[in-house]
Amino acid sequence: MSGKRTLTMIKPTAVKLGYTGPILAMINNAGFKIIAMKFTQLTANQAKTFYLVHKERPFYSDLVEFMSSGPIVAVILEKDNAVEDFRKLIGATNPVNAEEGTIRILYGTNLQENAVHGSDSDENAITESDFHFSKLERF
Ligand code: 3AN
Repeated sequence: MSGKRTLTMIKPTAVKLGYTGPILAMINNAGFKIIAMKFTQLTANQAKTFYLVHKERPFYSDLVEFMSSGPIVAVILEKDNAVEDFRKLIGATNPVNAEEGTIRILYGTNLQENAVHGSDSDENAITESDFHFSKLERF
């Protein structure tokens, strides 16, 4: 059974370029409900932990440096089939390959600075939500 929640982060470049509002509007218009939201900046160690699954990948250290380089917006979202529907809304990892009308084609800068994160499974959605939010921060 597919879960009802996913975790997104609006990444540093998209925040810096002023895309937070437009991205949240797209998320809202696509029918996702905001359960928790935080404007914050990750330390390098926090970014390392968040992306631990990628630790063997060649881009890991660049990704950690980038994700801790400036403020992000972390959000828990709720909708039926949340993980899959959100990944459709954000599009392919590389904005160049992202489908028309997706967040990454509209607001992504390049493969690394691709505007938003989206959980890739229900299990990771839970782990990533717990990483950013306590129970008291969810509504
Ligand atoms: P997605 O975010 O679409 O699930 P993942 O999980 O493969 O993609 O990658 C996590 C993040 O790592 C991406 N959002 C992107 O910022 C970065 N990334 C992925 N592949 C590359 C790559 N080949 N070079 C640089 N950064 C990458």
